[in-house]
Amino acid sequence: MPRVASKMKLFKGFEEEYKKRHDELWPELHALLKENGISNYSIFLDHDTNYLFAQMDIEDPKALENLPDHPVMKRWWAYMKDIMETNEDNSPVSFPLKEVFFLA
Ligand code: RM4
Repeated sequence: MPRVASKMKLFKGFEEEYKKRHDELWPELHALLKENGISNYSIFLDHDTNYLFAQMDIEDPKALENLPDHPVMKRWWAYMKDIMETNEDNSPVSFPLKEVFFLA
């Protein structure tokens, strides 16, 4: 299963709020991610830098290209933009990470 990782940036002071929003992830967003073949999706916070490290298993990484146009994804990104670094379209500023080690 392909695995994809990236980093995003959380604004200082919003650590608890970020966790709370994800603890209460919308059912429709959960469904959308699952429908697009995403599983084992984790996001870790580095408290020193406030970088968020996201990693997911995804059946076909090309499915990620569909997400930005989906109304639920757009609504979630609009909801999150007050606490994260975002682009003009509200998507999070995201840097792909290269895998350099894996132990199954
Ligand atoms: C993140 C960010 C990502 C989304 C997850 C669920 O904060 O918005 O794009 O996939 O939430």
